[in-house]
Amino acid sequence: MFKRVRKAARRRVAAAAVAGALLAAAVAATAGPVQAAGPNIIVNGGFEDGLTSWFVNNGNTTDGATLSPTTDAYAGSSAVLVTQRKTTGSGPMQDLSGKVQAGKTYAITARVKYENANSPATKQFFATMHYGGSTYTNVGTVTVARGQWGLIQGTFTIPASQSVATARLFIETPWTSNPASDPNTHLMDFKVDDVSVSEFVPSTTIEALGKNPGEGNPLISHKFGADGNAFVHDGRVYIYMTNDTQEYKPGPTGVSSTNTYASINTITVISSDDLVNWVDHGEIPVAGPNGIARYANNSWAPAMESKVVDGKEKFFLYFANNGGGSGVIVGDSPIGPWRDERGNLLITSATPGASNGINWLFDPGVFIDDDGQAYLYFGGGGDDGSRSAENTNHPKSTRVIRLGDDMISTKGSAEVIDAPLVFEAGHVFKREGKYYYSYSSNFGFGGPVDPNGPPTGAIAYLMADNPMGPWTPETYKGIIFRNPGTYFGAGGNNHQSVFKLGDQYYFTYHAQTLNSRITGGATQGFRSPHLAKLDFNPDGTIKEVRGDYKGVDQIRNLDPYRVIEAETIAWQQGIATKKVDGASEEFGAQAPNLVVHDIDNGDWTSLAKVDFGEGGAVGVTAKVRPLAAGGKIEIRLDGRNSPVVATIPVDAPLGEWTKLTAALDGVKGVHDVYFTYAGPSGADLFEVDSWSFATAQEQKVKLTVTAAPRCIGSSVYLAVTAVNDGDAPATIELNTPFGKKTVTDVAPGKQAYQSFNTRTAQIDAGKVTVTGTATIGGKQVTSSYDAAYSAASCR
Ligand SMILES: [Ca+2]
Ligand SMILES: [Ca+2]
Ligand SMILES: [Ca+2]
Repeated sequence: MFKRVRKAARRRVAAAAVAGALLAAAVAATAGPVQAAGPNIIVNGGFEDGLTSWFVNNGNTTDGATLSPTTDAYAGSSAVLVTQRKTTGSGPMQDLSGKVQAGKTYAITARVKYENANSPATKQFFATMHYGGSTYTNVGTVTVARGQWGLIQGTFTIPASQSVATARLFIETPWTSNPASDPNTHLMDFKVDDVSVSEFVPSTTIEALGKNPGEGNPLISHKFGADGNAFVHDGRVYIYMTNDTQEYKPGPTGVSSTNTYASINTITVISSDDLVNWVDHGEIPVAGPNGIARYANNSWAPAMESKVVDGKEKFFLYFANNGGGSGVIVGDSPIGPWRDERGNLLITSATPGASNGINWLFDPGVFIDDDGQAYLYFGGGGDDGSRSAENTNHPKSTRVIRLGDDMISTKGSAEVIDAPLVFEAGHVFKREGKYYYSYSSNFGFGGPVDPNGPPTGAIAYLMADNPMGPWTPETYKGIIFRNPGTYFGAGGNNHQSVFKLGDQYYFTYHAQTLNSRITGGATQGFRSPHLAKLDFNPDGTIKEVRGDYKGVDQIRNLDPYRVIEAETIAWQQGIATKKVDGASEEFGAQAPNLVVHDIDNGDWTSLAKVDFGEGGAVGVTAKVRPLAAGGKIEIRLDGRNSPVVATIPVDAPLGEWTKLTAALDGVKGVHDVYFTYAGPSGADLFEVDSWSFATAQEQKVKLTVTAAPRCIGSSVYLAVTAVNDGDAPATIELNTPFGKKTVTDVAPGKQAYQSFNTRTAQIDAGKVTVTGTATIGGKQVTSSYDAAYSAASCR
């Protein structure tokens, strides 16, 4: 932890308020955010050019001192010594006129030391801006022990109306009216070195440890994600989320302004097949001028389903265009690519039965029944201002409507759902013939809350025998989940979904847990995805879910002998992800690819329960882009402070993607794998795209090969098929006595096929040889298979 703070101090300014030593200490204690800074606008800040650009503060006629170079430097070979001080403001000054701008925010750091044995044991120093006149603004401070170099730091915003025609910065001791009465206390000599002022550039990288190793919640800790909606496809669960990170704007104190949701127009997608290692698939640009659905402004509270339409499986992502309506975009896979097939919103106030004039037409929840008929649940709000018991407990603000076969149109009229105390987040799933409508209850509309219904801000549910209900108050069965504030301190709104993976049902909810960990307790409305098991009573009712950090168990180990996107993370600290051009090696040509970036010395990522098998791993390969010389990736097992079992020196041309490998000494069995990043402080070290491990056991390209003769007219044709049974795309070569055929990029599950014309009417029995070449565990592997064919005659 100490190392991280040091790192931040060298390159970046730890969040600190000018007059707020207490606040600064609190932020440092929670490893709060640090901010990127622009170039230093102080000239000769390290005094390596003597006194160039420095002079004594001359704001008052009484100010006066002597500046002289000293070799007692904090850094480099020179600093400045201040002697003969006449006032507390007498210190080294630099003119920043024309270099700083009104309305902008700056970060300041400086080193200061005093040594007078007759001075107090500790002394406060200030960095101060003087814009002219009699107004002086302290912009950074430190209280330093005598004889030691202290670090002045702070951030400050120049008022928008401030003239900066005579902007000057200087270092001083606290003002007192008659300093000469006690010169040892007020006018001591001091030294200054390493002064920097740079524009404050907020970074949204989350530096706090947001998910503790061993815990499952929140699912991700490098970004936020709200209103999670789970969708299971091919044994993998995808979670689609309102991208709260778009609203996350940490200020100079490291705390963001409150999340208003107003600028959110993208949807964040993560996925996992084990429920602990989550892949970041990035953001879907849904709404706004750069969105798929340009007619919409926002994309909140998504919901996903897939359906085969006209013989092709399509993926339908529904979203709320703030409270005014709901839309849908269409994809070719759970992670796109995406397109607009409708051209306007799906649900508006013009949708039959949708609007009662005061309800919100948002929070689309989609459900497809076993007969293929799809339904959309939506709506919320409904406060009519009456403060009546009826309006509070039965706002009748949510709806259900049938979707057309195309999934992007509605059929008939929406019907009212009368869920007690309903507010938002309607979602339906089916289990053993029963339909469950879950929803968030409201926070009270001013009328008395019916004690027979749910508590406020909770996830409650109804049960019925039909997707259309009727959903009456009589179908109310209780609550699934209380408000997140019950478990995590910070409450706020509540949103859920239910999915089944294997034989187990799971419940998604959100909570402001990462937000709270960043600030050390306070929250500004930034929500994170959580998971819990969902269990049922014998009568089909739901056992109440309790929120926690533990989350759910990892349901399968991770296979390392393949490409693993580096944006697959169980736990991490200090990194961010970004989308890059090109396809994902793991998820295919149409999938977005992300890389891990903002990697500083001390940052780390990890994978949970990696199964190296009995054969063991003999190598690890990283696809990296070096950004600074001297970086390295250390591999550790079962803890980020465990012994290093392999080191990949990131020693390659800067700025270019390359694969680098280190040997592993037969790592066997199941381990958590930690990648700890090291290198020079104060630099982004490198980016990582993917990992792979090599096993001691021979890797094979798995093919199923068949060869059979058949007659076309009086000619024998030899039909050869090779199915790629592996996990990686393969290049397959079919070799026969009658010719050969090469098929490149045969996807897993797909096949290479050729019918060879033998140009004869009769052939003897024989064999074909098929080779497959694929990249497995980071290495190119070629495997060969023979398949016999029978004799044939077409006479
Ligand atoms: Ca220096
Ligand atoms: Ca970082
Ligand atoms: Ca990647």
